[in-house]
Amino acid sequence: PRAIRLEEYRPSDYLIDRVDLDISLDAHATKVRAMLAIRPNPEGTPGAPLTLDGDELALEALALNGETLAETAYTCQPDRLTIANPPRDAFSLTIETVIDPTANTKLMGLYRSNGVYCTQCEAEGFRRITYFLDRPDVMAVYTTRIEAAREEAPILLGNGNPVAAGDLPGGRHFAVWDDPHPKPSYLFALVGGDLGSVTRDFVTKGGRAVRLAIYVESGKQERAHYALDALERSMRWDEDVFGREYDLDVFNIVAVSDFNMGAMENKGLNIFNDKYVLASPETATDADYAHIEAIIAHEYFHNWTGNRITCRDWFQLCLKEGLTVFRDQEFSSDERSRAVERINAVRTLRARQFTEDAGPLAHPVRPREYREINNFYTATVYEKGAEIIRMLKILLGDDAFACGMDLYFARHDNEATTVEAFLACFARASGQDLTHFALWYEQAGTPRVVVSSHYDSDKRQYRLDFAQSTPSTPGQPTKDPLVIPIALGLVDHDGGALDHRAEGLSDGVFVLRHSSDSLIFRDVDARPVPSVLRGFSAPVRLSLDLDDTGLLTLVRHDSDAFNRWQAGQNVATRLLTRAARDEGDAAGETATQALAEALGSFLDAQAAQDPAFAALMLTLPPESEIAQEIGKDVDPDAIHRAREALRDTIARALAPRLEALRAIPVAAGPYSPDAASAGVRALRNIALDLLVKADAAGIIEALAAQYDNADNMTDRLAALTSAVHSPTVPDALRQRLLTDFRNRFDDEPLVIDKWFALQSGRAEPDTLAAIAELMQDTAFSINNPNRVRALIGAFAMNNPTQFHRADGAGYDFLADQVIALDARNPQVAARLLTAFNSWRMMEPGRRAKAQAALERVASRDGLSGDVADIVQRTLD
Ligand code: B3K
Ligand code: ZN
Repeated sequence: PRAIRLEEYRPSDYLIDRVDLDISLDAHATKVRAMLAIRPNPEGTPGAPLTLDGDELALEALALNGETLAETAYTCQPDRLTIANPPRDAFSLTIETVIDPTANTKLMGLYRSNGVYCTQCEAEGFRRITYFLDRPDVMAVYTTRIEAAREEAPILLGNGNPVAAGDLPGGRHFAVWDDPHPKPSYLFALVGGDLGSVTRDFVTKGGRAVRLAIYVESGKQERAHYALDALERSMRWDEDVFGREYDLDVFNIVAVSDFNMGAMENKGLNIFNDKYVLASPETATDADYAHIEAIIAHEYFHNWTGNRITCRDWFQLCLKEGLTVFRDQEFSSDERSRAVERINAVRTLRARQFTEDAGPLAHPVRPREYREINNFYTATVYEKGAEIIRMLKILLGDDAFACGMDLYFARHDNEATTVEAFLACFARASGQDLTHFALWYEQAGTPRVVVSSHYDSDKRQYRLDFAQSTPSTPGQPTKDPLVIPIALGLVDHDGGALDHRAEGLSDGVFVLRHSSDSLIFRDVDARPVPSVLRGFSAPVRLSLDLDDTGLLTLVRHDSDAFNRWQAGQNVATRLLTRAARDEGDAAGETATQALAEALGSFLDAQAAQDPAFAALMLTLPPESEIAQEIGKDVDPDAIHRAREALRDTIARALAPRLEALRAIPVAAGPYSPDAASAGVRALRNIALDLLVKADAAGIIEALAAQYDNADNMTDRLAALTSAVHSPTVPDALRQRLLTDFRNRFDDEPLVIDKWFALQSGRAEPDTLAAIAELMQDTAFSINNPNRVRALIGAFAMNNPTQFHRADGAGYDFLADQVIALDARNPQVAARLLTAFNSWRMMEPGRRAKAQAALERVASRDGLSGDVADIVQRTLD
């Protein structure tokens, strides 16, 4: 496919004001009649031909202003319908198409999942339903009449409000939905199926009565209550914090089992991967509950940031995604622990976005060019996009940020707009010039900020020198300095906060705008310990010339929780990179002991007060981060060995304390997924895992007992996870637990996914063979994206030693799976292929094997545009 470029954007020559759809559902021949009210766009070219998008469509009939159109007046192919000389005034076009939802294995457009008819239209799926101007700047008001066999689909849902329903001859029935809010086609949705529901009534601040409903597979309603509760809390929060109210009489969510991603924010009818709706204590972990809460919130928040105000074109994707991720992160921070949420968000950012930014698929938050837009729903657009909004808030301050948001909602409601228009609201609200700041949207790559400190005891001055640079990325060889807000503070060696002032430091934030700059503190009596990039105030890599003693002071005393955690991570990262490069020595051993001691005194002082935070303190940086730190000629086995060894040492040093942590009580009563209880479980379970690693006396029995007696999935899965990943656990026990888990949850596909992912994540040489066998399990299906991601995705993304096997077998396996899957579901295949993102930083042997596997994929005939795009960019 040819490249689409931002600079080539032109307004559409035609606009569509109204869409009346009549859709008669049938498993193999669904009839779609679309009546479009079209008019020339005053901003377009007068008299231009009208070209509608299509994708694998078959046209049945076409009428203009009610009259069948002569065949000479138009040309039609599966992917486009062109009318050479449309009327110069408004006209109506009636298009009839027939589609086969059962044959739709791409899960884009209208398809069937477990017998339920559903749709996915973002980004370009509506054109698989009818011919249309399938671009987000064409916004229309829709009515949808849906018809189906009552027995097969008693529930019929559309966008907007329900306005009519009734019976039809032959056991069929219909429902009519009316959506008064203009929307782009990517927000269209319909659902038809035999579904159960849970409902709740909600009254908005302004007094609108809204009926909330979540539809799930019949019989699973009990498992939707948590999601419903999260929805209500999200709606209230958006009123309180952003002043945004809901705008329809109903809000429906439907859970389906075959879905290409997490969920979709269709107007008034969100469709979800059932993984992010269904939860019960027996089947879902604390982390699952937290994800459900966050994604329910995210999709709901899109109602304003995405739906009421949408994107002019797909280059502006971060306008809705980065902003909405920021909003859902703020919601979770308000509902849970802000520090813990921030640390987890940064861990995700580093693992996914920094990796992306350092590899061949690096792209700006607002890309300038794409071949397949579905390949740009990336960590960069989402997570780095959210970081940009967070920096804006830090730079402008809370009040100006809030005013900017209000202005954005007021100015651009009902529009399809741009990043420039968004920033202009904040420039206006704050009086600041944001031209330089806007470079964050244009420049790819993760900036490195180097900080060095200088103390002059004669002058009693302390100086911090800052330098920034951004490595080159594909298509962007040279980079300019960015505007980087750096929150910082000074701490003395006894842990006291120092409140020295420095010119250029305001409210604890220094803004680095040039390639280098300095900050001078005066009247400083002794060399302090700098705490820099507090709260991770900018998405950069920081190098700070602070020795382990300084870092451990921060671990013990920093008032900023994020940096307390980060300081521990820094010590560990230093140790791990040295050990993985085979530079382990006596100095390393001393440093390890010092780290263990600092963690020990931290636990004594804090573990009981903040268990969730303590659990994070005990978590070492992931192997992917160490690989990034090393940067070239990476040997994943060496990193794995180093990390296991450090974990072992720390576990042994802390063993008595870990025993005590295992005894911290969870609040009495039945299981509750609230953040406080989840935090206690997280700490107890990491203590279990470390004790298993340390082979502590009696711990194997304790692990087995925890597995057997658990009354919730968090504790059961934690025990199983330790059993699967710890070589100290006897094979027989590991096997017994794995078999028990498989049998216990035989009819629970979402739980079997955990079982698949655990086994495919084992850092053992027989894992690949085990995966081949698991693919034969009756619970596995290559057609279901969740199964594929659990078994194959988890292997490629979360098992560095086995995916990057020295013999190349991991690469070959993934290449085979991508090729097989591409014929059915290109989007999921392309996503899997991105696991090759870090191939260039491997040592030469692995690099050559990865390249060969990639070239084998690239040379296949008939690759989808999705996979072709990823493989080409990965090899370039
Ligand atoms: N907007 C959707 C993602 C659509 C992905 C299309 N390939 C979900 C979300 O970000 O909320
Ligand atoms: Zn989103």
